[in-house]
Amino acid sequence: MRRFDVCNGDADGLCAVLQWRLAHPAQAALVTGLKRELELLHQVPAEAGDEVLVCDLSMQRNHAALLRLLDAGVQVRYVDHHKVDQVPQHAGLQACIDFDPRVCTSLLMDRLLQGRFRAWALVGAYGDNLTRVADALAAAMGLGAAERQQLRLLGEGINYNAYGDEAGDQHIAPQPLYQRLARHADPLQLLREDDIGSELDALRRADLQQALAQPIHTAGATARWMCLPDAAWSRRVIGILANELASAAPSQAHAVLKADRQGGFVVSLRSPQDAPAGADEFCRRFGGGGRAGAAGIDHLPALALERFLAELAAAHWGG
Ligand SMILES: [Mn+2]
Repeated sequence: MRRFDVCNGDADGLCAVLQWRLAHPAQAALVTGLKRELELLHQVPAEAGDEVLVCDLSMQRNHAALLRLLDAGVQVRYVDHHKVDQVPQHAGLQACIDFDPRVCTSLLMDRLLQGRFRAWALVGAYGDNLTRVADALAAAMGLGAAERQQLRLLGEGINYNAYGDEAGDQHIAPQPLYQRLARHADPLQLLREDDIGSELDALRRADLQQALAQPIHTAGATARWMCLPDAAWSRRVIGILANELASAAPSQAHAVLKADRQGGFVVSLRSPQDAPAGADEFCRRFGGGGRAGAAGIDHLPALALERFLAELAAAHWGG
């Protein structure tokens, strides 16, 4: 019998698997990847009698692969917080799915394991931006502000490491990163003995510094925009740069463009934090989409750039 642990390569995914393996030590092949790789289950070569643990990967997006494994006689434990229309009823499936916005997969795993490795659950929760929930749980277990901050930086650092478009963009591939984390039942112990926390934090800071050294332009009175070259650092940082800019100037909308390989741009757009509406509607005009406060365009052709900037300058945010 073989075991496969399958998870998103961000902090929430890795910390969920980590808690389970600390509670149930066993040899298992880890199948994981970049943050944007959401469909990993089809890569799992499990057969009848094998066991598969799936964490932090949308069941909706992995539905067909899940059914195939179950029908083949594989035992699947599925823990996740992404929305799914229907959880299959199958004797081989144990599912723990909850898409309440106040939980993440690491917190669901914490629930399953009755809080046995809660500090790791907090690292996952901080990585998934559940700062308020994580702070409250950390305070309840007696962690002070300094320790909370350490766990938060670790979670954000692991999360940041999962950004990028290709495996080579990552500072540390998720498998060796997992091995390094998994040596410690307590992340605070890890942070005392291993400099992985400061390594990941330094990477994020260096990327942001490089990005913020690029010129920033205004588009009308209410928007600013930047254009980054295509490089490993920009492929990582585009996931967080628009948020950083938005927090620094909450009355402005922000567009971050990054050159893509088809001669156009990837666009990440934030409506002003003071009036967080309209980003999705704006991006839809250019074939993109998203939410009211944060949206994006996968490919803006170079020929559409002029129109994009003109409409950005003319846009009215928040009605
Ligand atoms: Mn998650």
